[in-house]
Amino acid sequence: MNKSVAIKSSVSMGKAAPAAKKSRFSANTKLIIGAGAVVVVLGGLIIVAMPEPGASKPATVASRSTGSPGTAGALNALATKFNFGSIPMSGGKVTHRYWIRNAGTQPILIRKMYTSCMCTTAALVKSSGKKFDPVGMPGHGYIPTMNEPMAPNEEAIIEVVFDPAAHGPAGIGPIDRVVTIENSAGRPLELAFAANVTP
Ligand SMILES: [Cu+2]
Repeated sequence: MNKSVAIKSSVSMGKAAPAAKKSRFSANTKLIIGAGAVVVVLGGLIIVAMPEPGASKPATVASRSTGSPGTAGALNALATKFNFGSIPMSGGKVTHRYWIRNAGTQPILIRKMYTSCMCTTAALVKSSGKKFDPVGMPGHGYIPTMNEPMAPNEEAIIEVVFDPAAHGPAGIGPIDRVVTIENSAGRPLELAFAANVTP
């Protein structure tokens, strides 16, 4: 047995030079095939990431890559901060939609939502399309206990409306407001926005 192994191995050694050439060639081929596969995979990702033609609904949290993520336990916001920029007092109310998501593995209850000022309202919009009544500042209207469940991976929108005329001329200048979402997953999630109200 030992002898036959030795013979086989000497046969292989005899063919070593051409084998090396051949293997270098196949390595190059593999590289080219590999590069082709990467292009195909990247192309696939780009196609997947592109919005459907004519799709009017906003992109989902998962497919959007901008913004600084915020978190309160398992309740996440794609971005917790927004700036309206300069908005005229006479221009009417402005709206911003924050995306929130249950990033955990257990259901979360949205217990209560409220805003930091009477010029600002916030409404929960579920992925089903169900929109809850907007809530405002505690003491300026009723803040209901919601106990609204969000399943793991479920996304929702917090639709925030700011009225730049709510404070009259006294409200002209830079403003900062916060929407607080009390939930069963941890500390409250806070969504903030800024604006500069002009006359
Ligand atoms: Cu206000």
